[in-house]
Amino acid sequence: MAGTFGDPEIVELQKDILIIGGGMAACGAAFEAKRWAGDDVSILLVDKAAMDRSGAVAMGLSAINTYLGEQKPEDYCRMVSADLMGITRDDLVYDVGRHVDDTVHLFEEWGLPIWKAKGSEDVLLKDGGKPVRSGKWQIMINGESYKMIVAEAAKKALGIENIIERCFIVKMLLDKNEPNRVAGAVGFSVREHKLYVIKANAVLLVAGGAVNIFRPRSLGEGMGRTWYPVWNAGSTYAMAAECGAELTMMENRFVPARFKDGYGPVGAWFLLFKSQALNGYGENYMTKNADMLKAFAPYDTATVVPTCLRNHAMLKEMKEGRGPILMDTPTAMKKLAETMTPKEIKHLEAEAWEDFLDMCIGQAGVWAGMNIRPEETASELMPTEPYLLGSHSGCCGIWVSGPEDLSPKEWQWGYNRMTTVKGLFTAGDGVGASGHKFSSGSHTEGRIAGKAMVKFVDDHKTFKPEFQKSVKEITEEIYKPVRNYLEHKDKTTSEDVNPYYISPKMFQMRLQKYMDEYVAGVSTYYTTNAKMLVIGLRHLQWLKEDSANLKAKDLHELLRAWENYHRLRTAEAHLRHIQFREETRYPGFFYRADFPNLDEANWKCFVNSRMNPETGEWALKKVPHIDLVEKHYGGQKH
Ligand code: SFD
Ligand code: AMP
Repeated sequence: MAGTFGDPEIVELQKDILIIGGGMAACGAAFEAKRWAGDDVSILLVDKAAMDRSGAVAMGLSAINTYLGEQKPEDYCRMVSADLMGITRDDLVYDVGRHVDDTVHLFEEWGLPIWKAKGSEDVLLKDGGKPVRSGKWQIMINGESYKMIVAEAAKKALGIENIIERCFIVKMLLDKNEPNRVAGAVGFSVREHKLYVIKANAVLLVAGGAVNIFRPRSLGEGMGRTWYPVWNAGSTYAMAAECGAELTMMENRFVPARFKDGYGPVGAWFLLFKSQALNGYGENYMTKNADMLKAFAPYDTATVVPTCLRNHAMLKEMKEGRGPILMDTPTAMKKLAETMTPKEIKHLEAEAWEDFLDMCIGQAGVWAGMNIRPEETASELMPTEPYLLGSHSGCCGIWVSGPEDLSPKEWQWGYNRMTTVKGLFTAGDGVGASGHKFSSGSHTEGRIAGKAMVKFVDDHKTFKPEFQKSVKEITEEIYKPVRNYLEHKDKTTSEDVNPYYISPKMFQMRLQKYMDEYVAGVSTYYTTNAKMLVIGLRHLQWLKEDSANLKAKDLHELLRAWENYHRLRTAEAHLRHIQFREETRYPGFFYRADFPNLDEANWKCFVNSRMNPETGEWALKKVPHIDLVEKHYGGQKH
């Protein structure tokens, strides 16, 4: 029976494999691990939400952004490296590239409708069907139910009895006897008064990226609108850091250019509809500012203009007062319509809406509410608040062991996608120094990790996990916000204002304000310097002290309290990495005003960090970068 709010029922479990998260990577891992594991291997998946609609693909998607088709994994490595300004791990990227198409074929087999080119409408991709390519790497889908389809396969593989939904994992638990060895995790149900203490031999931490660390552009009730999902609260990075896993490239972030206010993605408009984005005076800011971008171009110019540089050009126009930035949808649609029948034009107009209805319904709502018809009215674009992620056009995350057959020895210490903590694996947004995996690549990477974990548990059958702390101590730690509330609630006439505790909402606002003002948020046009970072870090450290006073008046607030704690830890890692990297590597994502240039001689390297779980101290270091696939930087081979 479930306990009361003050005293939850304790559920103790022991499993071979624990999967934390129910998103794309988690579903991939569940599916693949089950293919390799015998019936004697127990697997449990725990998701803070409901798998059918959890994670970034909740609303669906209108494109699969990684499908190689006729391209080679080497080409994929070049593109990813170029887009992320030259510092990525070719071993990890290649590994995703060589397997990702197989994953997309599975999606199709499971029922995901994939657009096909004329002449191969009824032919499956795996049988040679030709997809409708929006871009070189992207293919179009009818993806409103994408996540449900992928979740169904994972659920079927694992069995519903091996899945716990609506359980938020708060902490990794290290082993008592073996140093630097994961032994399980602890979390709580957000619906019932239950605390789950789970022992495991191997743990996959795939809780997505980090959203709402920075003050968002949306206000008031609109704060629920962001581009990436609000429920990805940095749990992956925070929990990994807190148990001593090495992080990499946490200075990197993604600032997507999005349709203003609704956060509608731009990819289909740029790539499929061939639309142009213009400044307020009708000028194409990319061609206009092409020379300015050359200063930041040690990348393979033949592949792609890096996402951050596209922002850099846009921001120049905005800063100098030539906004608003407009997506010229009417011209694009008129051009496409030139060769179309009236019926085909109607279909084109439907596709323009479907792009958002499949993936970002709020944007269709903005259009409807503002009387915007894309064939008649241009739409404003805006660079958003920063997000931290490792699967889209960003590369922050955890430092992992690569595939045995590809990785140099310094990037390989055992099992594929295992972190530097023994038994702790990650994938998708969790794996750093790669990127451009998107939905299909994250599922693929989950599959890679799932397979490796089965091997790991097979090789470590005798391991008997034991926690460093007692279950009672662990419970008290997780329920501290509840205790704070119950102890102090009567000392105030307004529940949310109390000198003895801080509400999760206030805590989040403080965090967002500091990050926005000192750590290159929107209010400074993404600009910071060493002096601002020192103040920002001091604020975060005080906020960390105050986190002991977070309150939770119900399970919902307990969730918010711990989500915001995870955001804080992730934010600190981001700040420290920005502080360490003394150059501007990603203009358009952020600027170090005191080091405004790219510095290839000193900073063409990874930045890795580790927080000592005993002392809480951070250590940062440079890690040499190696190109495994030949690249052309500024016309020179590397
Ligand atoms: O248009 C805990 N993405 C796109 N990918 C594509 O392939 N095509 C697109 O069209 C894409 N676009 C796009 C995308 C995302 C979003 C939000 C929009 C548009 C509006 C990116 C992909 O979706 C993304 O790369 C992958 O989903 C990443 O996979 P993964 O597994 O790393 O993260 P997840 O799917 O968000 O899952 C996270 C899971 O963790 C759970 N969780 N569970 C327990 N305890 C905790 N503490 C937890 N914290 C989180 C979540 O519930 C979730 O299940 S476009 O912009 O380019
Ligand atoms: P987005 O909708 O911005 O998330 O982008 C979806 C996909 O299209 C990603 O693979 C992006 O890298 C790519 N993309 C978006 N805009 C452009 C552009 N202007 N040029 C090239 N690729 C783009």
